[in-house]
Amino acid sequence: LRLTPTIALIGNPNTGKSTLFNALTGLNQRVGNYPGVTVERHAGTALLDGRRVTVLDLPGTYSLAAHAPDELIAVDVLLGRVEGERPVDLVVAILDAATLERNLYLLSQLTELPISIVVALNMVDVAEAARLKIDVAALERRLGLPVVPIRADRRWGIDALGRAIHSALDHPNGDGRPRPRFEEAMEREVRDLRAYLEAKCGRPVGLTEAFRTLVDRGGAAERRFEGLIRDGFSERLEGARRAATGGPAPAAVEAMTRYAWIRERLDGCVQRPAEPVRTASDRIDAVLTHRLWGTLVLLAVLVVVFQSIYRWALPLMDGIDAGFAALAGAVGPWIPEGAGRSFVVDGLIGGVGAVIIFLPQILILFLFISILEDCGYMARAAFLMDKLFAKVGLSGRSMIPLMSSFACAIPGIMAARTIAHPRQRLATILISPLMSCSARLPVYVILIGAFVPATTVAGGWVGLQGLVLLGMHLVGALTAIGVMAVLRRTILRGAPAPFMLELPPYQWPQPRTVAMRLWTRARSFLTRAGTIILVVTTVVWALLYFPRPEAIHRAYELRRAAEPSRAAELEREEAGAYVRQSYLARMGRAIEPVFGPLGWDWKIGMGALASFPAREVIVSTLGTIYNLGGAGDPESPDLAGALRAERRADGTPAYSIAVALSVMVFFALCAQCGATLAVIKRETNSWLWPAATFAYMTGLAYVAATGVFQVARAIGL
Ligand SMILES: Nc1nc2c(ncn2[C@@H]2O[C@H](COP(=O)(O)OP(=O)(O)OP(=O)(O)O)[C@@H](O)[C@H]2O)c(=O)[nH]1
Ligand SMILES: [Mg+2]
Repeated sequence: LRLTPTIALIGNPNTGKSTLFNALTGLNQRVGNYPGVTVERHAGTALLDGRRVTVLDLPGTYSLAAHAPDELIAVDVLLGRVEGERPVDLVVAILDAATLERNLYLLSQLTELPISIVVALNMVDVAEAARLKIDVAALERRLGLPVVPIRADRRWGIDALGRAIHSALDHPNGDGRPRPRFEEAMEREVRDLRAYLEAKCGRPVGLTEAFRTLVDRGGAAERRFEGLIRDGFSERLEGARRAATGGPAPAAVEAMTRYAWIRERLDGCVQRPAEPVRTASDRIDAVLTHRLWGTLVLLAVLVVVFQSIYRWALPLMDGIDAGFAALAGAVGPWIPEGAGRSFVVDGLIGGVGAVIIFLPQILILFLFISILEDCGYMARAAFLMDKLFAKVGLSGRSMIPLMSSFACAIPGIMAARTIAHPRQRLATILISPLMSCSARLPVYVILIGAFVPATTVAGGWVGLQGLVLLGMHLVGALTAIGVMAVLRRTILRGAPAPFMLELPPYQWPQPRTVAMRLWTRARSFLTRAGTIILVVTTVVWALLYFPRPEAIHRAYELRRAAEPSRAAELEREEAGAYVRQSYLARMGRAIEPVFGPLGWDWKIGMGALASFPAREVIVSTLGTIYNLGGAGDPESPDLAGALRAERRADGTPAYSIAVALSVMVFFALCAQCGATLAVIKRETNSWLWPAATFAYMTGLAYVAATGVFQVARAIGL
């Protein structure tokens, strides 16, 4: 029996590992044009030159001296340190041909492992554009390794790569290939340290593991052995470090030795243009990363995005809305009158359906996000933001997780794995949920649609509604900056990590990448609607529908008999009477004083409470309330119309712009997402941090919403 060999894709961030993984396996791992897209290990199967292999896609890393949690995942797989897993049989080292010198740093470390290597020279088109000429045959000889030029995004060269992998599996090249040589003292100390570690731990220790222990002061390897050995380990290690270099830091010696080796390898293999080429990317960057022009462009991009969400989505929404109304009309009569029909029509179609209407908006937002990511703009925006926000202690590494959180906090929080500094990472995780995610969109859109006039500003170019939508997204971001300023004085004291964000080349967005993003988003949105939102909405519906006292029914029967001409009106009144005495209304009125300062009545209050598992539930709750209560405006039967038509007992409008703003600010800042809290628990491995996030965000939301309502009311909104 022959086991399926395992091959691992290893390389610097953003070199096309996931693109290659997809090309090899036919799977759809997420790719994106910025470093740090993959933060987990993903496995797939591929048929290479007729041979089945298991392929691992891994997070990118610049060096085996890893610090950040995502890099450690890659290094642990490589060094065979993953519990219950066979070590990999072969490494495919993916090098970005355009930045070969820097990419060879990791390869120089890989050559020291006893594993076969095949080099995939990716992005040959980018290298060509920069007029770099790489002599592949010469490079192959110099490295003593098979080198296959490929273009992963076009699937060009994949077959040749498959053949090279197949043959390297049959003829391992782990021994005797060229590798950097360190000073004799250093090599000796590494060997001795390895023997010492093996004796102390009673297990084999790789040369690379010993090397990392020696060189990386305070690194992962040192910490692991420290925990295993304790007695005298630190002194032994310090002694080895001194003896290894006789003065200079081992890390500096490593870097010098490796770069010298790299220059030797590349000498004569790569022809550079006499004058450095100023590529289109450089020219665009001169504008887009400029402090003033870049910021203006970013603002313009944001305005366009939020305008479009409004302009394009409305017709689509109306269509879906009409579709659901028709569905309710068609299905209703087939179900016997009573709880069953009400559940289907008011709870499912009127409640969950009210959330699903927002699929177009969310997809439009994602269309923009994925285009901006894939063309390379997102990394520039992160770079620009970093310059502005470095002052509050947010480092460049935090910007990508924070910007991803505008789509959804969950991948954003996971992207914080790219941050090496533990407290910096924690701070990023704590503020990520403040970024306005796509689940807040339905709340904003309904309230803005109902209460913000559809006028334009700036000479008719910019719609007020889109502008308010943009404003709501800024509320969260600005609050995050404030929270960060506080964290900096507490848990983050003295931390700022050095900034290192690579700017990827610009490219045309890949239709496949964009389509995949939209598809995965649509799927997860509909899954949410069909699971957690459905469950909570069902509970809300039941609390609203019951009890059904016979007395109400009898009273209205008598009135209908007395005034047959008002039958329809009385029907609606009766529905309202049921809702007013429902369990939900009683609970809502009991806690109404809590929401008084925010300007909310019991309906919004209960809606907000029901939304703690998932924030979209406010929409389904209000939808169910207005469907069941028979309220609403016959002229505009949608939810926004119902909100506008809602009256207090004295006949005045129940909601105003002040109430709408207070609700929106509350939803912008509150931690209403069970899934996010669960991910924070998983990523921090402690219940403390999800609890802290929940407490601070909810408190902040309550205070801010109260403030906004009181001020807005005072100025007469
Ligand atoms: N021009 C060009 N672009 C490529 C090529 N291969 C991949 N790309 C693009 O490079 C970008 C990064 O690709 P990914 O596959 O996400 O890179 P990765 O190495 O998995 O990145 P991380 O997971 O962040 O480490 C994407 O925009 C790809 O479309 C190539 O051969 N040429
Ligand atoms: Mg990747």
